[in-house]
Formats: sequence, C-alpha cells, structure tokens
Amino acid sequence: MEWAKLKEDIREAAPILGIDKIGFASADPFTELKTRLIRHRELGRESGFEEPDLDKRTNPALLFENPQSIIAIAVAYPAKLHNPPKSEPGARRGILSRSAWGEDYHKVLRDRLARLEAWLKEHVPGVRVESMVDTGALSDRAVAERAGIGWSAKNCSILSEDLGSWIYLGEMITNIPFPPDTPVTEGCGECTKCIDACPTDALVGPGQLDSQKCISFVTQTKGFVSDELMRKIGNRLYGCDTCQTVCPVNRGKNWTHQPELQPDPELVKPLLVPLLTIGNREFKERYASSSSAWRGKKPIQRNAVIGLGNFKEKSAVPDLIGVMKEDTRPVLRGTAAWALSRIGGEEALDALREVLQSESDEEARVYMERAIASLEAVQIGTDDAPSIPRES
Ligand code: B12
Ligand code: SF4
Ligand code: SF4
Repeated sequence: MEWAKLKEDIREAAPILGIDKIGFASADPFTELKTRLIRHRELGRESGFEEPDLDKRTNPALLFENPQSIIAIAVAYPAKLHNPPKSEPGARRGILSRSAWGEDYHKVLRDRLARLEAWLKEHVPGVRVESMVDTGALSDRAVAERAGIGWSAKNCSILSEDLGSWIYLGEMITNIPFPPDTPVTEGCGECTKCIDACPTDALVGPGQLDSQKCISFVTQTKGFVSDELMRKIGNRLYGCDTCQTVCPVNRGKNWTHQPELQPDPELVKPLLVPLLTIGNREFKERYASSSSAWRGKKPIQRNAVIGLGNFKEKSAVPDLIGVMKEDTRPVLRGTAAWALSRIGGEEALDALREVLQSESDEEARVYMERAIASLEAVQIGTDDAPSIPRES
C-alpha cells in the first residue's frame, strides 16, 4: 500500500466524513511537552481535569501497541448567535461559552472519528486504531500542533489561519506509517491582545495558563469562589471565550455548516432567575446534550447567582433570598448572600441577618457575615468591609 497516496485519499474524504481539517503526525514521544507538563504541575497551574499520568500523556506507545502515526482532526464550530435574546433589567441572562453550544462536542467528534475509522477499515485490511477526544490521555493540542492543524497560540489555543481557534480537536493513533505533515510556521507575531484582555491575568505568559485563575476553570468548579473571581465571572455560566473573541485571526469566523453544533439561543443565553430553582428533570431535558452539563447543575446555578449579583439585579432580590433560605446546598446559600450584598438594600440586609441566625454551615456563615458587614459599611458610609476570603 502506498501510504502517501492513502493519506491524500483520506484528506479528500475528510469533508464527506464531516471533518473540517485533518493532519498526520508521527507517534514519537512528546518529549518537550513532558518537560513542560512537569514544570506546569510544579508551578501548581494544572486544573485537575487533565490525565494525571504524565508518561501516558506524552508517550503514545503506552496507549497503543506499536503506534506508527497519529491522525489529528478538527471540527469547526459557530461563534455567533443568530438573533440572540436580549439581556435587560428585569430579564438578565447568562452565557455559555461557544464550546458548549449545540450538541456535546465529545459526541460529535467521536462520531467523526468513528466515520474515519470505518473508512480506514474499508480501505486497509488489518488497520488498528485508537481514537480519543478531550478525555483521552494525549494532549489534543500538542497532537494537532504536530500534525499541522494550526499553531500553538499565545492564548493556548490551536489557531488555524483558515478556521481560527473555533475548532474542536480529536485524534486517532494508528498502526499505519503515514508520512507526517509539517507543523504550521505562522504564529501570533507581536500581538498580545488575548493576554491583555484576560480578565484574571490567567495567561501568565505567551501560551502559559494558570488554570486556577482561568474563569473557564472556575465556572466548572463546584465549591465557593473568592470575591475577586466572582466579580470577574460576570454573567458567564460555563466557560470563557474572551481570549478567543479578541483574537484578530478569529475576526469574521463563524462556522454554521455542522448541523449538530448550532446553538439554541434560548439555551445558551438563558434567563438567570429561572435557573436558580431549575429541577433535575428540567435541567436534564434542557442541558444533558450540552458539554456544559458534565459537572451537573450546581456550578451553573451557582454561576447564575453570581451573575445576578454582578448585574446588581434588584428585581432578583426575593429570588436570591429564597435561595439563601431554602436551598439545601451551602455553596448556593453562601453565594446568594454574596450576590445580595452586591445588590444591596434594606430587604437584602434584613434577610441576611435573619438567615444567619439559623445557618449551620461554617463556610456559608462566613459569606453571610461578610455580606452583612459589607452592607452595614455602606449604610454607615464606611467602605472598609473585609472582602470574602479566597478559596483555599
Ligand atoms: C484541562 C483542560 C482545560 C483546563 C486547562 C486549559 C489549559 N490551557 O491547560 C481548563 C478548564 C482551564 C480549560 C479551558 C478551556 N478549554 Co480545555 N482542555 C483541557 C484538556 C482536557 C487538557 C489540556 C492540558 O493538558 N493542558 C496542559 C497544557 C500545559 O498543555 P496543552 O495545552 O495540552 O499543550 C500545549 C502546551 O503544553 C504548549 N507547550 C508545549 N511546550 C511548550 C513550551 C512553552 C515554553 C510554552 C509556552 C508552551 C508549550 O503546547 C501544547 C500544544 O498547544 C484538553 C483536552 C486534551 N486531552 O488535551 C482540553 C482542550 C485544550 N480545551 C479546549 C477548549 C475549547 C477550552 C476552552 C476554549 C473552553 C472555554 N471556552 O471555556 C478553554 C480555553 C482556556 C485556555 N486559554 O486554554 C480544546 C481546545 C481547542 C483548541 N482549538 O485549541 C481542547 C483541546 C478540547 C478539545 N478536544 O477540543 N481546558
Ligand atoms: S478562558 Fe478567559 S480567563 Fe481563561 S485564559 Fe482565556 S480569557 Fe483568561
Ligand atoms: S489574540 Fe493575538 S496573541 Fe492572542 S492568540 Fe490571537 S493572534 Fe495570538
């Protein structure tokens, strides 16, 4: 079999298989990446969502017997909402990051990889493959970079000149010795727009992320969030797109051709108040098919509370008081206290004082006490209320 010819045939078949970009890489160990990942861990910059075994993450031979190549795929997704509903006083809305629009990308990419696998099996008897998307051991970005899908940009994304960074990545280790493609040589040049725009300075250097500071990560946590980070979350319910929306390479790029990835504007820019009390069944019906649901409804509800606080949405005070009084989860009660202190007013302060009397959770109490102190400081005209402590 002529592997170079097969490679070109696959490239030709890719659009029919629903793949927007395809590249071929060697299956050699990712030696430099390993050094980088060790340093990343030492500096405490991991998110905790990564595969913990650094050998597995950087050596395809530990995942697949005698690997000969890796095929990297990219599928492009939309960046703009058509007729987005308005977020306005009395009807505030949150936003899901673009990576959570439409159907869960894991499912979509697995489907594309399955189609590719079927194509390969039809053309190459004895072919062996192992596919992965996001939750596999390999670094999807490192594979994509090696396979020439795009360059590793200053915002950490794989950025393609033609598709931008609005691409999901997946890969397939194979036993076929495809000649490798060449990594892309373009780069970000002098531009630093993403680093400058990051709300939390999580991009600590070009291509270097402190995940613990990254809003995308914080929106996916389940616990209490520090005052500083809650303010910066804004109305984000899941994920963060800021370092991509400011990128000049992404300008004008909006991919509407993948049917499963098209968003329902009401779902991805939902009203915040109804989310506070959404039941399990309704949450499942609305969000189970989105990649935003993988951590359950708690982080999204907590972020909805934070969003209302950041909007200083007065009309939501009774709803937030309801959460503070009735929600069974201390994180929701404490965060509602924070939101009420952001909005302010007598009604909020009275409710905080009342609820504190019966609150039994230590951490929720701390948030309530701080909220009361901050509102009392406003009442008496001092502004030196202690801020809510950082997450430990
Ligand atoms: C953990 C994780 C996160 C964490 C940490 C992200 C991070 N940057 O490390 C959190 C929760 C914060 C996150 C957020 C997001 N994620 Co994420 N995430 C992952 C996951 C599971 C692992 C990433 C990882 O190992 N990071 C560790 C870093 C150190 O390694 P790396 O980025 O993989 O590899 C690069 C660096 O090591 C760098 N590098 C190597 N050597 C050196 C040397 C030097 C000196 C430097 C500077 C760099 C460098 O080059 C490698 C290739 O780019 C991958 C899926 C996967 N299995 O790979 C998805 C993945 C990276 N995420 C993805 C997406 C879409 C996002 C978000 C955009 C979602 C959102 N809208 O909120 C944000 C973007 C945040 C950002 N600026 O990176 C996509 C990226 C697609 C793309 N076009 O690049 C992936 C690939 C999922 C997928 N299969 O599509 N994510
Ligand atoms: S996703 Fe948001 S918080 Fe994270 S690096 Fe990008 S801009 Fe910063
Ligand atoms: S904003 Fe500029 S520096 Fe950041 S990824 Fe885009 S081109 Fe690169």
